[in-house]
Amino acid sequence: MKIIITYGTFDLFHVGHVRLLKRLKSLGDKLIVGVSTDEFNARKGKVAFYNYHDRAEIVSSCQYVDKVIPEEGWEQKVSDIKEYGVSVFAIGDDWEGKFDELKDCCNVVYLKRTENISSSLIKSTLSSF
Ligand code: C2G
Repeated sequence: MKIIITYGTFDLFHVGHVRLLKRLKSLGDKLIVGVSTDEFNARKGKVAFYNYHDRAEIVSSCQYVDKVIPEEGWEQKVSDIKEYGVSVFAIGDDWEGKFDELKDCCNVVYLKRTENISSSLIKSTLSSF
């Protein structure tokens, strides 16, 4: 059983998120997604439109996702990888190189982001109406 893990805010769930999760699931048998809590987002300097509960419910509804856990801090990745027997940590290439220290405990993959779509672009477009 090859387990993949990723993390993110996943606010205003869009096709960029869907395509990433689809590609992540194709890397293995089970996909775990750590959804950033509202408190952790504040530490990331992000304010999500949807609260954690709603973002977690939306991500859980995605056919490619097998399990959702709360992402409460930067430092939980190593213990998550060990706890869930993760083979691959993967994330979009906007994070290229930022999680290479995880190579000590699993494969690390950076996948190309989907162009021309982001939660912040959606927010700024909607605010101009
Ligand atoms: N993503 C993508 N294409 C987009 C937008 C996002 O592939 N057009 C990917 C990002 O690269 C990331 C995931 O979707 O892998 C979630 O994106 P965000 O919600 O923006 O995640 P972020 O706030 O960067 O949090 O510890 C890791 C952080 O929690 C990542």
